[in-house]
Amino acid sequence: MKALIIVDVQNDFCPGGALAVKDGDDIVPVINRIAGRFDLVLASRDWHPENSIHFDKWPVHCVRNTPGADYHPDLETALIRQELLKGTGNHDDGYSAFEATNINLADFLKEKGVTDLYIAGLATDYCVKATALDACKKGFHTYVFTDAVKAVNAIPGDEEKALTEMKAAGCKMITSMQL
Ligand code: VGL
Ligand code: ZN
Repeated sequence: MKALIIVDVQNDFCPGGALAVKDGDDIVPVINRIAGRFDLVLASRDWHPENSIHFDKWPVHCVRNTPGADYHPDLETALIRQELLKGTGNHDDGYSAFEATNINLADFLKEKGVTDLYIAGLATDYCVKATALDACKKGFHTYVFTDAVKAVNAIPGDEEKALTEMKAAGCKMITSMQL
């Protein structure tokens, strides 16, 4: 069983948003093109309370139930079977989709018989990386779509570092064309 996790394709991480990733919206058509090829599609959302300590480190973004926390309007959401809400507590960064608080993601995937986990979304150097590293650690065959992720690159080179770290942990890098 192959599952796709779409990580944080939310307005605040796209151009015009509070914590915009450069060209973050470029990945939306790629995700829309491949989503139908998976047995199961899940999507995470950053879902912060407005007074989270997370905002000591970051501009206020993805406050739950606000437009910034909505999916990018062009993302086709019809195939999403399970939402993963993370960073939901006042003291909770929630970078990894495995830290979702509305469901135990690892147990859910194992119950569904998922063995192979494919990851796309935002941002390569934060939530994509954290999700991919957890996926490897929990024993899933983990694939990251290099043409369906984008990095914050707060420090130049962060993207390269993140990709190197994921590869070292056992994640495979593929393009959507190789699927
Ligand atoms: C993220 C920074 C802060 C992400 C979330 O989705 O990668 N980055 N919160
Ligand atoms: Zn956040």
